[in-house]
Amino acid sequence: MHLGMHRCIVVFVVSTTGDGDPPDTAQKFVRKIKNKSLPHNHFFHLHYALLALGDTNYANFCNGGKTIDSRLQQLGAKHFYATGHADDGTGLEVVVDPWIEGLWDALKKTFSSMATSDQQDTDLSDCTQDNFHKNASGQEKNKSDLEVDLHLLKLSETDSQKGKAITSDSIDVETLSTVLAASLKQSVPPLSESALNVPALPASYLEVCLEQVSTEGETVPSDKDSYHEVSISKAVQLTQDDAVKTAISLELDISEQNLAYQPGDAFDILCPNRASEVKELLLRLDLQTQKNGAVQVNLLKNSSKKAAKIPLHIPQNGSLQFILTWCLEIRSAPKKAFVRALADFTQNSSEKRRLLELCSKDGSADYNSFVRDANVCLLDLLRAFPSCLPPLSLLFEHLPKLQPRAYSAASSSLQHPGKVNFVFNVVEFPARPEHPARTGLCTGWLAGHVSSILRPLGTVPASEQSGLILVHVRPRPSSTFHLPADPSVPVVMVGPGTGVAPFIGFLQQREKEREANQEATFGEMWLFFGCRHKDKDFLFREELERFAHNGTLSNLIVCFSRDEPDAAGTVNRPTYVQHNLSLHAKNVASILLKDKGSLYVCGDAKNMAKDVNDTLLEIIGNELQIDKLDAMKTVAGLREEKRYLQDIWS
Ligand SMILES: *[C@@H]1O[C@H](CO)[C@@H](O)[C@H](O)[C@H]1NC(C)=O
Ligand SMILES: *[C@@H]1O[C@H](CO)[C@@H](O)[C@H](O)[C@H]1NC(C)=O
Ligand SMILES: *[C@@H]1O[C@H](CO)[C@@H](O)[C@H](O)[C@H]1NC(C)=O
Ligand SMILES: *[C@@H]1O[C@H](CO)[C@@H](O)[C@H](O)[C@H]1NC(C)=O
Ligand SMILES: *[C@@H]1O[C@H](CO)[C@@H](O)[C@H](O)[C@H]1NC(C)=O
Ligand SMILES: *[C@@H]1O[C@H](CO)[C@@H](O)[C@H](O)[C@H]1NC(C)=O
Ligand SMILES: *[C@@H]1O[C@H](CO)[C@@H](O)[C@H](O)[C@H]1NC(C)=O
Ligand SMILES: *[C@@H]1O[C@H](CO)[C@@H](O)[C@H](O)[C@H]1NC(C)=O
Ligand SMILES: CC(=O)N[C@H]1CO[C@H](CO)[C@@H](O)[C@@H]1O
Repeated sequence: MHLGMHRCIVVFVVSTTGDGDPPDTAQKFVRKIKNKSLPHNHFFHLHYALLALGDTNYANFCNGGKTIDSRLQQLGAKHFYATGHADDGTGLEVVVDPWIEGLWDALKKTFSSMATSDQQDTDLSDCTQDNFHKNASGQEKNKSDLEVDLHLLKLSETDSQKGKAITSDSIDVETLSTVLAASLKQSVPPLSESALNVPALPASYLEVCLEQVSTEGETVPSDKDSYHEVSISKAVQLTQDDAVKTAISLELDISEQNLAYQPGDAFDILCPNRASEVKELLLRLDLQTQKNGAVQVNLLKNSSKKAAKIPLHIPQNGSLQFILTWCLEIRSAPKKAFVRALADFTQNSSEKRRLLELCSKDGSADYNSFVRDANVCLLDLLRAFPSCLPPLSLLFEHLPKLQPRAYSAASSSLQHPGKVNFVFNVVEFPARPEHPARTGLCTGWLAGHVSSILRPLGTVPASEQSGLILVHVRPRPSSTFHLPADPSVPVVMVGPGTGVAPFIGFLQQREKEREANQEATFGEMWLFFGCRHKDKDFLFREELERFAHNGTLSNLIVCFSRDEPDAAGTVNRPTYVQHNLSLHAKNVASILLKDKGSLYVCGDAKNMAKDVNDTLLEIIGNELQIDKLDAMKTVAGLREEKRYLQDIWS
């Protein structure tokens, strides 16, 4: 029995039925609390609020709630908030709305007074066990940061007095849970009540003027000299429409620019920010009428910032719209220093407080979950904090440079002279409380940009495609991720998903070399590929099978992570590339250790490349019968000799 060591907080919402009775779902509960053998302090630990629903057109107004309320009092329970009696005769909302409004503050006060009491007092873990029916309708609420279980008792069902439903749905039950859980806009105790360790306000150092000269029509990226504007000659969707991710391959015509590359090299693609987001930002900052103004940036003479410099990526005299479109990364999650600076341009004190929390040491966990991990951008913050109105100079001081995205070439210029291919998945960020659904900055933009020429796999374009769709690219410095100089050296390639891209280039190159030089000896080529479903996202399937058929590819080893096991229902069948790699441990070890071959890994760094790495250690350890430390040394040796190469991303 709980004798005051624990405290529980409960909110009751109780309707009335029949002749002033509690609703059916509450009958059992009422019977239980009416039991005369209960001690007078049975509910001593209970702090509650109660909203009674009824109708003054009937006798015994709100009696269901009143019955429960008075019995709880007899058993030692305490109100933390005054009981509300709502009348459907005059409109429930007249009482319900203000009652709910006031409930939040009352809950916050109660929770924080509990947080400041001693530890034992706040241990509410067993509140629910024997004193209450957990729920009357399956509503179990999430725990707040305080580890407080709030059990919402919905004791209302139908008001048969009126033959009309008065369910607790007429009360915004969902709001209750969102207030108790922290969100981007809202904190909960203890953070909302604590003193904050806020970082120092970053010194401002830029002065921005907008000259009213029209610079309309400017569309070239800032360091335009290094980029080439090339046309997209082909766009093919490589996945079926029902695949989890959409993979697209683009062919760029680089013949006029004479850009040379080797399979394994990559290109930078510069994508602009979304026009709609730039427009909303301009509107939000009240700058839409000045979007064509020429921007002049100067250093503040009196700034306390040391070694302040005008950011090189902001071109002088560029139009405001151009700079927001092509030069600044407006999608990145604002850093804490930026959030700190934004707080000083926020009028509303509760919004300002929340921004200070988010950048404070104390609010780190909230920053991580509601800003960083939620992929929140400046615009999301400005939406969430309507009274925040930063000057343009602050944006220029804090928004990073819009960076190009790198894509590995998925082609060989031997097979496609004057062309280069790229493959990418359209990145999708689902809707969250912090922001609407959206696609990745570059992949989503590219997908939209080519939509008029995008065609499904295996179809032929109706006519020669026009060169009107342009994109800014530049070759990245040549890497070491190349085929061995000696074609007789065998290679193992591991590239699930779009990680297969550079290997398509390798294989096209090798195919051409084989055709050109039939006498020469060519080393074996093994490819470990993986995807979800054989029929949905097996990228380059036809081309890979062709390579395998005519011997360019010695072994094509594919696994499917989400396909149902076949009728035989093989237990523990391989699902990821590293499993198939293990199955072929002998061959892999022999290629690497005996034949001095090379291992190439391309794709996701966090999971795949790490798992492949671990598998490689195992394979080498087992093969050479050496311990883990020596296996690590051997792998490190392969790395040094550039025989274990990675092209990975996160
Ligand atoms: C009252 O509670 C006691 C002890 O929990 C139980 O034995 C008894 O059956 C209950 N009485 C009624 C009427 O439910
Ligand atoms: C209480 O909730 C559970 C699910 O959490 C549900 O199965 C059960 O039916 C609910 N009890 C009542 C009385 O509604
Ligand atoms: C409770 O909240 C946590 C974090 O906010 C979340 O991961 C979890 O899914 C939630 N649980 C329920 C039952 O809603
Ligand atoms: C710098 O000078 C500007 C006016 O030119 C003034 O508004 C600002 O407060 C000064 N800043 C500091 C840090 O003194
Ligand atoms: C910017 O424009 C102003 C006049 O509008 C001119 O004096 C200045 O040289 C220009 N600066 C650059 C870097 O083009
Ligand atoms: C301040 O902001 C909060 C949260 O956005 C809002 O609920 C409140 O009404 C605002 N206060 C004023 C005075 O605008
Ligand atoms: C492989 O097959 C393709 C088409 O079927 C052909 O163009 C190519 O020459 C063949 N390569 C070799 C090395 O046989
Ligand atoms: C691979 O493993 C080695 C040794 O354990 C480690 O040093 C290296 O960082 C790992 N690389 C990757 C990509 O996981
Ligand atoms: C060659 C080989 O062993 N391939 C296996 C790779 O994994 C799949 C399952 O995803 C098996 O079906 C293959 O036999």
